[in-house]
Amino acid sequence: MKNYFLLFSLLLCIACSNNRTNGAVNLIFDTDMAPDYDDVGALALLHALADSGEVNILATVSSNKCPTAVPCIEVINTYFGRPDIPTAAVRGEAADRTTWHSGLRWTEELPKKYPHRTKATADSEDALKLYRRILSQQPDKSVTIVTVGFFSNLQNLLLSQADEISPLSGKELIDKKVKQLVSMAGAFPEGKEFNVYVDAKASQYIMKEWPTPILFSGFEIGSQIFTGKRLVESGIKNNPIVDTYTMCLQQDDPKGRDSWDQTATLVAVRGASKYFDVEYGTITVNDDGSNTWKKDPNGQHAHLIFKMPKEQLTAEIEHLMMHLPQKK
Ligand SMILES: [Ca+2]
Repeated sequence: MKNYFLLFSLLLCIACSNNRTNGAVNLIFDTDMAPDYDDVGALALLHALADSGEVNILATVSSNKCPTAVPCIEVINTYFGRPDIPTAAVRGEAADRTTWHSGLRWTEELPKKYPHRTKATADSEDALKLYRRILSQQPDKSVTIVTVGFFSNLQNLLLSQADEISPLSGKELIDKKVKQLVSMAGAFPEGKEFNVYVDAKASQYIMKEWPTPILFSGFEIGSQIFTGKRLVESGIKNNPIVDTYTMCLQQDDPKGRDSWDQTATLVAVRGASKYFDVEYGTITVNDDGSNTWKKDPNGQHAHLIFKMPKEQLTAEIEHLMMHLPQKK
């Protein structure tokens, strides 16, 4: 009975949490920064929420070996006045995916034009070390992790053993320090989604073994929220977010780009309840990276269901993506 109560409390946390009553959310942003450019919009939105005091960005890490992934992350962090946010990237067997957008490639243009400290992704720290160090320094049950890329870093973390950084295993560290995982991944009730199938083994492992609740923003959420037109039409110069959307949008997505990663990042900071309903259950990932979903009120997983009118949600997200750096 006690266990049920505990589980119920945890699930209630996912649905209702708006951590602002306890101060800013301590958050790690884990991205594949390159194949698609909604990651750029999501990181801009995250900095807007940092400027309003809602989130403390502990680290920004790449699950992608693409040489410009970390430089692009740093371009955005630096643009928003936070050049010192730690960055790191995946090691071992992992994806190396560049952008699929043709023409001027934002992944190459941003590091050419804007300041950043790391020359290439491979020069950055091992994300596993950074995860273990950051988690070991944080208060218990305080950290939200948002993944808007592949699960490779999280698998490495979960499989890790005690080391010079912490006497705890990865699983023990996560159990002790992580409050929840929020993820743009999967399709509900079923489908085959990029962030899951690119590293299907890692996705399978995380969805079976991850010890905290996981909240998913599925493919079907972001694919109905189109943003970016306002940025392109704004005429704002020397802004890496506007530059990216200008390079990609007119050519590929004139009505706006899907906002997969922004929806996950928004609810990771503000909680789901203002914007979405959630449905509890269990996700299962198949060997080919497709997924199924089984509803279960006691499930450890939950996925978003639209509640706020889509036009209103689109406007809120786009407003945050338009945020400009605060003068310091
Ligand atoms: Ca992404």
